Amino acid sequence: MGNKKHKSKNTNPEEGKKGRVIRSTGSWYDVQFEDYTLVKCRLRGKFKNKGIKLTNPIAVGDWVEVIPEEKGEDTGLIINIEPRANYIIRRSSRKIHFAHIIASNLDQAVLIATLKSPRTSTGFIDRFLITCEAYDIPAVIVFNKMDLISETDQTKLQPIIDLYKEIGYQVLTTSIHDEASMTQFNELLKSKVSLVTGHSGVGKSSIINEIAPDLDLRTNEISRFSDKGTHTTTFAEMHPLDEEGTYIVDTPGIKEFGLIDMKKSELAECFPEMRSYLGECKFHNCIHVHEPGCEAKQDIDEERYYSYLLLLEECE
Ligand SMILES: Nc1nc2c(ncn2[C@@H]2O[C@H](COP(=O)(O)OP(=O)(O)O)[C@@H](O)[C@H]2O)c(=O)[nH]1
Ligand SMILES: [Mg+2]
Ligand SMILES: [Zn+2]
Repeated sequence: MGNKKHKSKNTNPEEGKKGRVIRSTGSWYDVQFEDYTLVKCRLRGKFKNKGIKLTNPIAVGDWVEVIPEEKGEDTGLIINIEPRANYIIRRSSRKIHFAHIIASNLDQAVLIATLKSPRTSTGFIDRFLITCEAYDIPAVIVFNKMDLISETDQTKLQPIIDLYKEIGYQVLTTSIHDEASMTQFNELLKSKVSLVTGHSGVGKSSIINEIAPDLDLRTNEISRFSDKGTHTTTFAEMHPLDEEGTYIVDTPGIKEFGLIDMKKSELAECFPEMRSYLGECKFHNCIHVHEPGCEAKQDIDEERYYSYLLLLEECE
């Protein structure tokens, strides 16, 4: 399972200044310090990550220790990476058996979903939730475009909302045309580092522009020029929303979350409604499909169980 923590040893006796990587453009990293100043940094030497093989040694969200690169230069060298509280990864598109860390040290992951225009399937929502469970990241579901929901739509949406709430997830309903809901969304993010994700067109940029109009958020589809030249769209970016520790992590190019290295026997641990029964199955290696004496299925909703079976196919 992907929630093993990676530690990098600090073999350097020298003390650096502590900061957080908020942007990465290949070999350069923008590190933000406590006083909100930014320094462009490079990595010194090689950092080894135990466990999974990574294509990027440092990710957005990492806490690092920095020393000045050279006298008179305003660039820095990263000499140490703090152990990550959590992280989210995707498979490398170029190297098999390698993973790419999208972001680390997240307080929560927020999925923006819509019942229509476009439709977010419950299968997709479950994939998001299970990935968050696997990586120890609290998950929140936000149903946006509520202004488009008719009474008939509401009779379809309400049971979905109730289902996820009952499992224990926080669910919010929003519309960019409903100020009160935007205030609630703002509250949700306050003083936290939040990964905000969802299908293209669900309203991510619109919502964020509502609550942080000065941000000028890059839209996922268009790469734009920045002062560093062309932006490659494969890196996540952390946007500070204020000076009270509120950040959103924008993740261009993730179409779907990947479950990496999960064993079939571990998947049920990512379903809170199965988790509490796991010791009670007759067979200790029960994967909760056809085994006799399986107790773990008793509380799970039919559609959620269908998601379980689909995801089970992707496990080792
Ligand atoms: N009716 C309605 N339209 C919305 C809402 N939020 C976003 N939109 C529209 O949905 C479209 C896609 O929004 P955008 O923010 O670009 O989605 P993103 O791809 O997730 O960033 C735009 O035309 C928005 O104006 C909403 O709450 N209600
Ligand atoms: Mg967008
Ligand atoms: Zn079982």
